[in-house]
Amino acid sequence: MWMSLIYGKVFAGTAFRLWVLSVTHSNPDCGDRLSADIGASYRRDGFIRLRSLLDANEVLRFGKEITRLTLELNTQTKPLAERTTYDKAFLQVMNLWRNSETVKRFVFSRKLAKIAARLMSVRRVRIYHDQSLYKEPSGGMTPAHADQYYWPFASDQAITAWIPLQPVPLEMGPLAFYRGSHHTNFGRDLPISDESEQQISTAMEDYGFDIDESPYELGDVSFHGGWTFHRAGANRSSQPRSVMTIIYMDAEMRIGQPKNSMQRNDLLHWFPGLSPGDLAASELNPIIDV
Ligand SMILES: O=C(O)CCC(=O)C(=O)O
Repeated sequence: MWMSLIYGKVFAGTAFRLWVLSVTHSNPDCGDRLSADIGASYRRDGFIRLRSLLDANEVLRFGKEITRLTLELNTQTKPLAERTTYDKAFLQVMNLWRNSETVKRFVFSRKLAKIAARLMSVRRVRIYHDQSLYKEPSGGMTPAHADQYYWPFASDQAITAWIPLQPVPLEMGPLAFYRGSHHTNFGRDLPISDESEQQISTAMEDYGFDIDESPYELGDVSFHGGWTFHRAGANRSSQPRSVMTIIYMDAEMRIGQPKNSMQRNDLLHWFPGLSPGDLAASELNPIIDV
């Protein structure tokens, strides 16, 4: 399929539209809805949902391995009732690609990386890190927040692919986005907490950023930017909500001066041996060839 892609020096506008049309034409998995100008939509809304982007059976196959590893490697020992709001939201394991060749094939998917690059209008992307988010049955809500609060980046060119490993109906806590909220500076200093949920949800309503919440089917993938506010409801079902996320950054990203202790921590973890001003390119941050 990728052989039919239209390469060009300019990745926005017409070239991108043509590329999307070419994907739609040649890959039945992508569905007709990809024929819209998803780049413009992403820039306007700060997120995009791509329905039936991945083959459902493939997602199930990779998902089995991701979920197995998540349960094996997570270090949470407290019962739900004794945890903080943040820890009730999900079990969380990072960089599973380093634990399994199968997961590595999934995380290094050229198809997903190519879309991430096109949405950000950059030539190539690197992996920042992956992150499995397993919301247990009766797991709590994910409070409203913006991811870039946590990231020591010198620019905004970062994006997360959110990939459910089973369908996510409303009762299981699908990711929900405040449309256009990346255009405001409000709340960018708030870590995930009860306070961020309260302050951000109130502010979003005041500013008129409506929330976009809808179920995900298997094969659906959403992409959201680092400053797009989002949240997820509690898992009110008796089934776990297993999700894989992949965070990409511009391959030319530089490390920024950390603005808080979370960013200092991320710098140490995901950019070992590097400092502010360096190219964000440790051995943990490979370029995905697209
Ligand atoms: O899966 C969730 O509940 C939250 C995910 C999230 O905040 C993210 O991927 O940035």
